[in-house]
Amino acid sequence: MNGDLLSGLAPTGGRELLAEGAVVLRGFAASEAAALMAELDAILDVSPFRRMVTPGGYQMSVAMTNCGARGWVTDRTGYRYDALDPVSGRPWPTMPAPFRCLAVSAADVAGYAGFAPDACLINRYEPGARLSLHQDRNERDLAAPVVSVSLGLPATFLFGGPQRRDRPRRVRLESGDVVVWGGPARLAFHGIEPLADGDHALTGRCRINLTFRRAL
Ligand code: MD6
Ligand code: FE
Repeated sequence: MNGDLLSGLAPTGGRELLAEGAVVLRGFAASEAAALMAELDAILDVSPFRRMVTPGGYQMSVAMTNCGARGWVTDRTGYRYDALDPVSGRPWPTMPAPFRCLAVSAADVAGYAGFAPDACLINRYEPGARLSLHQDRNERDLAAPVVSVSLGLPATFLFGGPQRRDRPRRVRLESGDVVVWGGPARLAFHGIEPLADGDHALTGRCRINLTFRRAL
């Protein structure tokens, strides 16, 4: 922990337990937020945001891209992790060290030591964009947690149970909040309510979410 404090990665807020295995680290990424956004600019030069199509034929309201050895993609044939960006035809941009360090450090603090993310999905929500209730289950190793970093405009995160019908809790996520999610909560249904309009000093008129995973 001392090393984290000295390198400026100290958590600035409290922690809130969402369920066994799932925790919100309030403000954990706040001091790094501007540095993360600068890294994002370089990623977008190579692999820009795009709105993907679901297997059912709907275009998602959330725009997405990835960095790391693997990227999450969806098209008419299904959901999967792919080493290549289908838009650029090239490998996804490398996961920047500040991204990886933040994710590993947040996982560690939440009780998941040794997290080794190989995929970072980057989501952009503009006003009205939403993510309907889903489970994250495309990863091969469900023993590894997911680390989710919120930047920019606030959003209402829906956090349910293992069944789609379980009534979700509503949790407001602010810029700099980090959710770490694994163990008994790994397959909980969750989503994001339609984003409210606003303007944020860091991102402008949108919310950016980084989700780190071990895909392979
Ligand atoms: C989002 N997050 O916050 C969408 N999945 O924009 C997710 O879908 C998510 O935050 C798994 C674990 C944490 C998450
Ligand atoms: Fe998810």
